Amino acid sequence: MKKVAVIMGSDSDLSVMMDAVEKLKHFGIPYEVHVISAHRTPAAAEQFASSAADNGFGVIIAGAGKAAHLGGVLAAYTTLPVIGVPIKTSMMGGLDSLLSIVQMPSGIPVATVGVNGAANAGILAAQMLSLEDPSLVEKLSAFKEDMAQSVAKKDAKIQSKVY
Ligand code: RP5
Repeated sequence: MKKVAVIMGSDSDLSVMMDAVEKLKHFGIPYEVHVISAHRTPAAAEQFASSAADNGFGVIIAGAGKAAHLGGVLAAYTTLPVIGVPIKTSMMGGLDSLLSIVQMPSGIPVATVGVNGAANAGILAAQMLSLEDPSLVEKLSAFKEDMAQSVAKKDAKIQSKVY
C-alpha cells in the first residue's frame, strides 16, 4: 500500500495533525510525519514534494496556519493529491489559514478540509488510497457502519429526555 505523508508547517501544529495520524493508524495505512515549512524551509518543501511519488507516497496531507502556503507549495511540485488542513489561529480563528489554503488559483488544486479538520483529512486520504486497495474499501465501510450505530445509540438515549 502507498504511504501518506503528514506534513505540518510547525511543531505547534502537531496536536491538531495527530487527528489525521490516528485515522491513518485506524485504517492501517503506512505514514510518515514531518515538519516542513513553505516559508522557513522552502527548499525542503520542494525536495520532499518532488520526490514524494518516487518515495512511495500516494497522498500528501499538509497542515498549516496563518498565511498557510504549505499545501499549495507542495502541490506545485507533485502530481500526487494534496489535502490541506487549515490550522486554527489566535487572531482570526483559522479563517486566515482556510482562505490561504482553499483559494488556490486554477491549475494547482489543494483539497481543503475544515479548520482543524485533520481527522477528515485522514479519512479522505484513506478514501483516495482505497481506489487501488479493496481492503481499505471494507475498512471504510465498517467505519461508516460504526458511525451509523453510534448515531442510532444517541437517538435512543435522548428519547427518555424529551418526552
Ligand atoms: C505556520 O505558522 C505553521 O503551520 C503554524 O500553524 C503557524 C505558527 O508557527 P509557529 O510560529 O508556532 O512555529 O507556518
